[in-house]
Amino acid sequence: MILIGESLNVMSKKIGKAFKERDPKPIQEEALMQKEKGMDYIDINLGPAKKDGHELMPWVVQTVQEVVPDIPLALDTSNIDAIEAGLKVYQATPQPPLINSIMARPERYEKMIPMAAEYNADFIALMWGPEGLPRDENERAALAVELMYAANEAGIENEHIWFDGVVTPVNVQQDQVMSLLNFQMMLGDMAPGARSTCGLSNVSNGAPSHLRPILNQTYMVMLKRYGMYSVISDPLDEQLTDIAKGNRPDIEEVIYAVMDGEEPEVSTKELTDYVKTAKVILGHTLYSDSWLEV
Ligand code: THG
Repeated sequence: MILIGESLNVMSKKIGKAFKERDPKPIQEEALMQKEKGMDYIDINLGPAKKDGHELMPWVVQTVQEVVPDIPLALDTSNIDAIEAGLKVYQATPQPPLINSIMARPERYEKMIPMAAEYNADFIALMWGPEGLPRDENERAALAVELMYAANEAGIENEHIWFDGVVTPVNVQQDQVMSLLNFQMMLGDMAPGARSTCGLSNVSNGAPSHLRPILNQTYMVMLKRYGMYSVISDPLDEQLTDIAKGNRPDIEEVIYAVMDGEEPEVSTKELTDYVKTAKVILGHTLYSDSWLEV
């Protein structure tokens, strides 16, 4: 599982302030920390950055590349000019940079797909259409095919497309969480050779903070089983990184058992908690903020 660090993010107080003041130190410390924690990519998340994104993005790209020139970067903003300005100054990395993201809306992808082709960038194909979030896996699939055709037409092969079916919070839209698993299952046949990713932490948005890691970890294992190639994740969640890198087959095994409808025999509190969490995500147990206590 490829990991894309989520925390170089305008929403973080420290990083937001450093972006605003053009203070390189907190940004470079964050980038070095993410590398040290084993992140394969770093997501530079500016948010909408409507006003000065076209100046901010190239500055952040250069600031990060000064200290971690070997880590590929994901450029995350809805400001198209900011992405292009970032790609202009981008120094080549072992893997191409990643445009985060291109929505399945013609007025956006007609501009952005040629940009990806021009700069030899990979891109995240976001399953967010003219009407917003797709209602189910079939709507996700229709948007995926639309973006894939447009990219292939522009000479971009599937291996450069990272499909993101959009993760939604489990405590409000349990059926959407299942829809993404189903979409993930279809993707291999629909888009041979393509990659996939998602904003994993979205699944635990709104949950109490001490319960977010186990929700994120459990959902990641489920998505991985259906072929998820990468996740945008919290670099400080070391257990998540450990599981992602294949070091916890015991955890994967009990979650798979629940997915297969079995009642796995578990001997530790740790594994029992993963069993309970898997049941909540699959909808076998109703979501409540106290699911580990029942
Ligand atoms: N798909 C794609 N890109 C994305 C997302 C996606 N980029 C943004 C987001 N979703 C993924 N990144 C984050 C970053 C932070 C958090 C969640 C997802 C997060 N942060 C903590 C919080 O809000 O409580 C802490 C913030 C802080 O540091 O203060 O949850 O879906 N392609």
